[in-house]
Amino acid sequence: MSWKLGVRCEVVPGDDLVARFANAREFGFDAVELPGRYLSEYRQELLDNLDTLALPISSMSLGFRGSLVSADAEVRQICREDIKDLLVLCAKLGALGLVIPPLLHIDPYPRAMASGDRNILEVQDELLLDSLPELAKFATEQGVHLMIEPVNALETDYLLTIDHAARICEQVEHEGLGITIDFFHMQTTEPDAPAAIRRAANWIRHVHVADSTRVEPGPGTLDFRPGFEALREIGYDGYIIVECRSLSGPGDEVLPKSARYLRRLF
Ligand code: LER
Ligand code: MN
Repeated sequence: MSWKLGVRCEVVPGDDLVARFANAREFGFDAVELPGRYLSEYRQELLDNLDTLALPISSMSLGFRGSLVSADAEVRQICREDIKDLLVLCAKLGALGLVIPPLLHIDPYPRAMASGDRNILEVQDELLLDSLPELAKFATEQGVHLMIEPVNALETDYLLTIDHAARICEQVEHEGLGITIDFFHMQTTEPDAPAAIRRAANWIRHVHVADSTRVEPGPGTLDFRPGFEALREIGYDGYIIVECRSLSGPGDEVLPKSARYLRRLF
């Protein structure tokens, strides 16, 4: 079983996309994940240089407007349309698919409220489940995946755990829908991460990693081994993406070191 090691584009040094991809390969990575949030800044450059990039594109994360769990139907509609556009782009890029945390604190959209005897989470689940079947089907038609990502409580109050994401996937039950797990978030959301990984075995399609302070894996205190062991047990066979917010030192030093560290743990 071979895991492919990827890295987020924006933390790799380089004057342009072509240089960043070449450096990522030089540093020991197999693929690059794109940040959808900044897509408008590099979309044309990306399309113009698709044939010359040194590595494949693993995936894209975020980049859509709206939210699938907003109280506002128009906001949900805009979100569905943007997600479809991004899924089409992912297919064109040869990527596995699109990563979506369904709601972040920074999202400025009207929030769902408790309704009747349903609490806010139940209302949000219902809204999400209203959109996901159509989007999962669309993803499959494009040959890509939509991957919901649980994130920690400092970033969201909806969909924090792998179990919650797995319950959603079970209800949709479509090959186009899966889960991205993120080891950084799991530090505070999962009392027993390996057990949660095993329970969600059918749905985990993609993995993000960063160290305890959200720098590249290596210098922090996060022990990746139990989670990797659980991934191995469930037969995970996808990407492990270094999705860090910053680096602990110069990229050309710490990224190759991190790639070597992770490969040793694989
Ligand atoms: C996205 O992959 C992520 O991990 C979240 O922290 C969203 O910002
Ligand atoms: Mn993540």
